[in-house]
Amino acid sequence: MKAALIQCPVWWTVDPPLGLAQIAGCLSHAGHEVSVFDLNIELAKKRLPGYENLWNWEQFQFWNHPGMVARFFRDNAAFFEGQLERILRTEAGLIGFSVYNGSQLASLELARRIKRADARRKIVFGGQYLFLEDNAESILSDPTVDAVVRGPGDEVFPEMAAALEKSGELPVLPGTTVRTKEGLKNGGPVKPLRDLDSVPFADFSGFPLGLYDVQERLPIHGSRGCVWQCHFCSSHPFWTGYSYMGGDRLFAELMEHKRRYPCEAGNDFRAPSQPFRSQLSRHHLRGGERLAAPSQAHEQALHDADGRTRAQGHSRRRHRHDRQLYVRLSGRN
Ligand code: B12
Ligand code: SF4
Repeated sequence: MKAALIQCPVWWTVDPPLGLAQIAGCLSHAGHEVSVFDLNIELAKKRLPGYENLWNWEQFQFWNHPGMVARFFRDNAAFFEGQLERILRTEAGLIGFSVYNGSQLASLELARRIKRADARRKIVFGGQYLFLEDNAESILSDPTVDAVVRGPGDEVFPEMAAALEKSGELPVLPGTTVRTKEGLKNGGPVKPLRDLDSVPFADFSGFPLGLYDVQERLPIHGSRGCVWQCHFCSSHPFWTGYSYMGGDRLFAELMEHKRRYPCEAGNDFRAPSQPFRSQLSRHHLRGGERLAAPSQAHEQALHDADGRTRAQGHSRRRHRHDRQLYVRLSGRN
């Protein structure tokens, strides 16, 4: 079916939002027609006077002030009217918003406008904002939102799209809460996603790749969660357990991005594991690729040219399972 995916502010502007790209990949892999609207980057690129700093990381709490967001919509009225028309023109019957702390108010505001224009469109909110029960409940107190996905959307959202296409109604699946004629129905606990190798590649084809700050870079998620549970950490409260991609799978996605997009396939890797390291290294050596980490000191994922693991530095410390690694691949396909 036709689906639209929307990223409202705020998110960063360096590279495309990975959650949205992952959902786009899962939907298109399942045969759905996807239109992507990264409104965050479009607004950031044409920010009006008075809003210059609002995309700075430390300013994200401003996006949690209803008054600020209402004013932002007023000041950008022409932009939002234009986007509303674009979204409606896709004829998407299912409209998904990717929501994190900082984008929930702007997402709600745009969702209301969509519903007012055409109440038949089904609006679903997903993203880590909804992983927290209180947030999911408070979002659903607004009748604009037809359903929330409270965990990974990789499997659930394509299933929702397929059922909606077939029956005209959103199904109540594990990890979702859906507004039905009988009221809100909770589909029960989130189904964990343990096998990241089985997840379709992220799809960046609908994103305005020319607008991001670093155009040769695309993100990949190599893992979710962590085997540790440090009390100060923001990872384990959101992802229970730990799952990772093997090097074969990760390398295949890297190469696919490199083939499809005008980038050097720079990537944020997360949680390199030992099988990951050996598999990735094997590919690099075979393909004549060179792996280099230009910025961060996360050498644990890197190998010497002869394939030996350099397991020093960061890997000796505990904090090794949920860090980002920026790696640039150079060389030819
Ligand atoms: C990587 C990351 C970033 C990167 C993103 C890079 C990129 N290109 O996307 C950067 C560094 C930019 C970033 C920034 C921010 N982040 Co951040 N980030 C993360 C991190 C570590 C991983 C997120 C990720 O990409 N995961 C991989 C993807 C595939 O998973 P995902 O995004 O969760 O998407 C899945 C589901 O959420 C869901 N989903 C997502 N979108 C949608 C849409 C629909 C329709 C559906 C159905 C499902 C769905 O399905 C996806 C696939 O399973 C998490 C913490 C963590 N360990 O998970 C925090 C996290 C998501 N970030 C968070 C926040 C708040 C931010 C900031 C807004 C502010 C801040 N304090 O950091 C800033 C942005 C501010 C700014 N102005 O720049 C919070 C969100 C909290 C919440 N409850 O909403 C988290 C959980 C960290 C935390 N505990 O504070 N972040
Ligand atoms: S080791 Fe790092 S990623 Fe894991 S729980 Fe501790 S701080 Fe978080």
